[in-house]
Amino acid sequence: MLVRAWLLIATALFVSAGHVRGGTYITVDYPFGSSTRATGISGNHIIGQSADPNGWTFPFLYDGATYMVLRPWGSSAYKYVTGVSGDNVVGGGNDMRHSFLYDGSTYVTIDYPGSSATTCMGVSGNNFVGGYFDASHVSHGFVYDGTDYQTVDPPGATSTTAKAVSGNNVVGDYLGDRFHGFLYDGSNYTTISGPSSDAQTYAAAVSGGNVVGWYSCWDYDLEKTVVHGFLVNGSSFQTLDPPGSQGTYPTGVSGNNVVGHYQDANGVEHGFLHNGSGYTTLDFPGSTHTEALAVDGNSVVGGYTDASGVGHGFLYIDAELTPGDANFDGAVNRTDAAILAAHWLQQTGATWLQGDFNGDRAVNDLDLAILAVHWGRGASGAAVPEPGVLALLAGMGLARLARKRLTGQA
Ligand SMILES: [Ca+2]
Ligand SMILES: [Ca+2]
Repeated sequence: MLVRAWLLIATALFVSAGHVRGGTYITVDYPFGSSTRATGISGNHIIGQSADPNGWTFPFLYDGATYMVLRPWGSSAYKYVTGVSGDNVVGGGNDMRHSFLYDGSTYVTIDYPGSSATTCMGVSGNNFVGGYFDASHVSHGFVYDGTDYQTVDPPGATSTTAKAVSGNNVVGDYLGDRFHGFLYDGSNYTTISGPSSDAQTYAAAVSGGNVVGWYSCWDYDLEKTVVHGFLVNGSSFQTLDPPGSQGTYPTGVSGNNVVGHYQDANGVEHGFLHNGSGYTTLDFPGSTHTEALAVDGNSVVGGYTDASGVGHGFLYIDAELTPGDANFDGAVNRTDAAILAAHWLQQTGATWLQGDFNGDRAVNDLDLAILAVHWGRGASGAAVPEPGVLALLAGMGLARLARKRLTGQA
């Protein structure tokens, strides 16, 4: 029954929202999960992994309204998701032999032809990238456009993995004389190397021409190997180290927004957001450990550990959320009304993403009133709901209340 329950649309997601310095933190926990991490975001689609109380991990997708477990071909062997772009989600299994694409309706195998193992690491539109082992167990990068597979091996590489893609720009790293990052634009390779001759360099993410990753090198002051973040665009190489960092790992980039995590002098992990000019430390309120993993626009996802040692996913919006905007797309409209309706009169465990806008974990007329007051915000259309929305609310016996709130009638 438990397994069956996971396959159903989730109805009990625990979320709490906190407003900090103009940003908003929301917990993202898959229901029935004992530990959750959010690992990717595209628009209002969030992907991540959760574990059941028995320790079995499974990937999930939040599609802007509901949660679902990703269970390719009914198999529980697929444990993680690595990328999301629109409706497309990619991931794989612990044995790394096969990867999958979920396109919003069906599952598709992503296996480099003739490979002994394929790991899809990233997606952008209909371009998919990753790494595969050939019959001789040599590792190569690949890009797949939905029709053809192409090997991605920079000159001099003895082992390559493609990690991320943005449009036609593919990034990853390869082993030559040492580890280097690379950018492949579909015809030319550019090597990315840290600024010292001993640097081992790894690329992690790309957005347009912005490439982020990290490099390790010996620090003569600290007398140890230290990891620094980087942001590369063309010939510009910028080291990224949040103040106090003794190890920086950028993992996501969207436009000029770079996110990742860093270790302070006490070994505590913090998330960070670099917006092109300054750093914001991302520590989920009350957490002992926070790591940001991915960013899309001003929406950041990651994981944190609470004071009890339990792992949670989180969503951080680098702005004040509009009350009533359940799916955080900036507009308060019928989509949000439908989400609220779907969870109408839920008594416990409700979250912002389910229509609990006042944080009392219940969805009721208090939340409807908030939705009504902010109706039409962020939208170009009229602030009066269409008849369809009124019909939706009428199904809950709410039309009269909503009409009063929305039109200001007494
Ligand atoms: Ca919305
Ligand atoms: Ca509420």
